[in-house]
Amino acid sequence: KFDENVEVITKEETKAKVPKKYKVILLNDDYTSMEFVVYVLESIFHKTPTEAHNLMMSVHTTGSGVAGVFSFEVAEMKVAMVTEAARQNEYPLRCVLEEE
Ligand code: TYC
Repeated sequence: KFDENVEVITKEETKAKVPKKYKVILLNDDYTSMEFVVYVLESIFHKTPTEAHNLMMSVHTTGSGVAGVFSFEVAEMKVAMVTEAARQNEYPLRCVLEEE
């Protein structure tokens, strides 16, 4: 009788999960201007001009690069912001999410 409203709390339920992190990966293409990529890295990913230039050149040379690592919600928002800025400027610049 006493047990009626007592919930069994399993170990699984009480364990606090470590939130996953997501890499926002910038992809190279042949048409987006270097200046625009630098602008995106400075304005959306808060890179210094030197960091932005070096990362842009690395993406240009290797094909991709990590712009930042964020929670899922923030990473999704960064991807949406890059995609919209590229669309407005008629560049095909793309970035994708990858679980860390
Ligand atoms: N490859 C582009 C050019 O030569 C520059 C570029 C760099 C484009 C990084 C996209 O994510 C990128 N103009």
